[in-house]
Amino acid sequence: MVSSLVFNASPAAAATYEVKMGADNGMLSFVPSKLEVQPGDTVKFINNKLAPHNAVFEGSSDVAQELTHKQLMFSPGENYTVTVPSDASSGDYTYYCEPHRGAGMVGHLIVK
Ligand SMILES: [Cu+2]
Repeated sequence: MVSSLVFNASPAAAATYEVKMGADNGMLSFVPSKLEVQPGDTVKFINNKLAPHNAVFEGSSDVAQELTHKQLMFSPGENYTVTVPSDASSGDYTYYCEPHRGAGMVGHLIVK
């Protein structure tokens, strides 16, 4: 009985977000470049313009490694999904596209 009561008090459902890689207007950027998420949420990275792209998170933490997708995507519409680890501590997780880092293709996942 007690456990079912606890279960009913479950947290809000996890959300899914989308990040475009390469802006519609031809800018080398992630759109949105800043995204607020919570642990358990999923983020779908979608190849859009000016491929190839990938997303590498800075730092050597387990969370950064779990979120990183080093494999380059070449085809428009190609995509992958990552889940923000449930044990991710809050903070600004910065990531970049390896081929376009020098051009400023940098994004931020803000874990709340
Ligand atoms: Cu890129």
